Amino acid sequence: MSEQEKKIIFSGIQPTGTFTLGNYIGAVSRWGELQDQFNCIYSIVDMHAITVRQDPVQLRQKSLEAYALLFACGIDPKKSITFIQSHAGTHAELSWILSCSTQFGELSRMTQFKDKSAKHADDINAGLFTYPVLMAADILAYNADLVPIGEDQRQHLELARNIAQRFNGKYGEFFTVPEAYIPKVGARIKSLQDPEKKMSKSDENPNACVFILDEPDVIIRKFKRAVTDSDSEIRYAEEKPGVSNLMSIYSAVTGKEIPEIEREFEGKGYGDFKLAVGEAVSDRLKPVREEFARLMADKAYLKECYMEGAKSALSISRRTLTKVYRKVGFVDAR
Ligand code: ATP
Ligand code: LTN
Repeated sequence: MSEQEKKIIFSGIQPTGTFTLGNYIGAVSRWGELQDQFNCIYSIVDMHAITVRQDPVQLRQKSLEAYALLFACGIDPKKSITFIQSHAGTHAELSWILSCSTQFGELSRMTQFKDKSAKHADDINAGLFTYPVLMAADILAYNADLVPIGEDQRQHLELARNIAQRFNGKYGEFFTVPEAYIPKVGARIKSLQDPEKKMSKSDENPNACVFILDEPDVIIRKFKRAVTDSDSEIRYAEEKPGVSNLMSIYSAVTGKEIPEIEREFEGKGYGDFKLAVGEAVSDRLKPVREEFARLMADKAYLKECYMEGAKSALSISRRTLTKVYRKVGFVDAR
């Protein structure tokens, strides 16, 4: 298939901390797999990250680490445009235009806004509220067809679609209406300590999530302490959220189907099962840890990559923005 015929993929991740196993399974580990079939564009969304308070020194460090992690997780900068969001000012510019096609009411309904404003009640800033508009700009600037994300981002993607359709309705067909690309298994990995909650980078309890750079003994200990339920059957069921979560994780990292896993652990207890999950996760993450260490020791290479990524991202998004400015009726400056 020629480059032009390939569908366009866009996705982003916030540099708010080391990626969790949830980020890895639900999103990032799949991004590398899509590179040959699609034209992929991936971004470290630092502008989204500052919607909650960040220490500037830490943010800079975390952004660089997050960028290196993308490569460690299988993204190849020669195949995919890989850049840092704040290097492409076009996203913020497009976000303003799109915000004028977004309703206050629809932003108020976003569950992430409700959750984050409850969690950061002393800083419910306008950026936290308009966060999904910037996300829509990220996607629409590249006319992405597909957006690989975890389940928690479905509502934001739905809003991006509505914004695209509304803009097209006002100004004539222009934006591609993007589709969510959500995995069947592992789209919502739960906290190891509270299987009702999603595993999240910013959880205060370090036992709740496995970070992809955790050492093997830490990973195994976290799985040993994972909350399960009172019986001891390894079975996938709604009333067994803890065990089912571990089964999804095991399935995602080994490629085994759920019935196969149920058979594998028939007659065995939670101890054996948790150890097997811990070991499988740790084995899967070993190359990621090694590659990350190698990349972080070569900052010059990382810089070369993100400068190149920014150039490519700007070249595409600038073209989109110029057309958008014409569509809305701004005077041409060229
Ligand atoms: P934060 O805690 O800072 O809000 P986060 O852990 O939710 O961060 P994001 O940067 O918001 O991570 O998400 C990056 C990608 O990972 C998104 O596509 C998101 O849907 C996916 N993702 C996040 N958490 C999970 C999870 N628990 N299971 C599956 N996918 C997830
Ligand atoms: N909001 C997303 C991160 C994100 C994103 C995007 C994902 C920002 N822009 C564009 C897909 C496409 C999150 O919190 N996970």
